[in-house]
Amino acid sequence: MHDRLVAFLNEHTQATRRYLLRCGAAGAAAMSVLPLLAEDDRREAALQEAIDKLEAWLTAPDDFRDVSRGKPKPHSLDEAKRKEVGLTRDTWKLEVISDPENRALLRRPLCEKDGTAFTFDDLQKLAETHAVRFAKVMTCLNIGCPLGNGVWEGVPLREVLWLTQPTENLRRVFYYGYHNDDPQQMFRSSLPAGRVLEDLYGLPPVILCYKLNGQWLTPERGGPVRVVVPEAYGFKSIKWLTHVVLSNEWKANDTYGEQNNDVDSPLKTFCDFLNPPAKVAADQPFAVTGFAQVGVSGLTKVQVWMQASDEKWPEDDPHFSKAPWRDAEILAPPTHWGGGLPDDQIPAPTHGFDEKTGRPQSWPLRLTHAHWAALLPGSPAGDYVLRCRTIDAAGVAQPLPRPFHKSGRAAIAKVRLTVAK
Ligand SMILES: Nc1nc2c(c(=O)[nH]1)N[C@H]1C(S)=C(S)[C@@H](COP(=O)(O)O)O[C@H]1N2
Ligand SMILES: [Mo]
Repeated sequence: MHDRLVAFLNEHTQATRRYLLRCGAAGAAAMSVLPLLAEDDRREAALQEAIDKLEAWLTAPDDFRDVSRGKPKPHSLDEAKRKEVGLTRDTWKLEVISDPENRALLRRPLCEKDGTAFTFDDLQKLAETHAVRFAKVMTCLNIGCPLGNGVWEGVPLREVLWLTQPTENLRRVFYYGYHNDDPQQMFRSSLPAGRVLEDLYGLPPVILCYKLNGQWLTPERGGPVRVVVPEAYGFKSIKWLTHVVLSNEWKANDTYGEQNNDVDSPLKTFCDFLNPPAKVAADQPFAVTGFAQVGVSGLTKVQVWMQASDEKWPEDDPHFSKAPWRDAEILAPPTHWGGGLPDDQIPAPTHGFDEKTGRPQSWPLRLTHAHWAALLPGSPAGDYVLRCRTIDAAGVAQPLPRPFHKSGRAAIAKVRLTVAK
């Protein structure tokens, strides 16, 4: 029995070895018992060098790009003034009231005049049992590229909403922040009540956020408390929050809607270049890198295409669906998260991350970003256009399925490239 088994194994192994040898060195190496080489060790030096220059996955709070309105901007007020207007942790007060124009019935509004306004201490008490964290890119619908990627911590807004004991006529929640007591400066956003009460499609909750990357929210990022809406563009995440209004209004009433924006549009999947080369040497392979925003539709591929700039393209293919796109490598989860995260550890629990190991449960993570890299083959001297695009989890290529700019940017990115002799 034993002999026959050995004979069988010998024959089988030899056949396998012969087969693999036909596949060339790569096949033979794959069969060897050497430990698997890390991705990094297998990459071409030029590619690895470009990857090493990429930004960290998390953005430090001070490195976010700032999109703030107000004259003066609330975060520019000095500490004494911020204390006076309730923009410090020890002075912050939130009113959660009924909309006088479209009344929702509340048994117990939280308001200054009744002495029931909600304080930062109240928020921290709720945080002891209800704190949640999730990673998300903050992206301005009008600008397009993420302003930064962070781990946001807060208490679900619904926990505070329930304190008001609503009974009837609650269809919309709108909210705004400190605006220098000038109605002209108010910047308001809104959500259907259902989105506040329930988290569909595996999304994290809408939160009253007080920490970013494990640190208290700074004035610039909207501290002491801002709203963060996981799946939405930045304008839904109101900074310096002071008022939540519970309403029987049934339409969106965001200030951003007044600028022709599609205010119900969730984050799109798209990619763009980071540090693209302007000039490369002829016949030399070269590296390109970038980021991809992982919108609600997910991300399966990033692709790159290099086209001679004088090549004509058929008019009936405006999104270059027939171009010879090449797959780029979507970089694996980093081992260094960055962003000033204490001990560089994703705090546990964080939505989408394993509580024990701190590693992501899937990758890339929806609502965040991923980085990508590709080594392109050497080309003859000339002028070229480099483009990149994403393929989402449904197999749809950027800029589809929602190409309209006023619902968020998803244009196919392009950069010019000179290949010199
Ligand atoms: N109160 C208030 N909240 C606000 C804004 C504002 O001007 N005032 N800008 C919004 C917009 S349009 C965006 S894109 C994000 C930007 O967030 P960040 O400055 O933290 O990057 O904040 C949002 N929250
Ligand atoms: Mo924005």
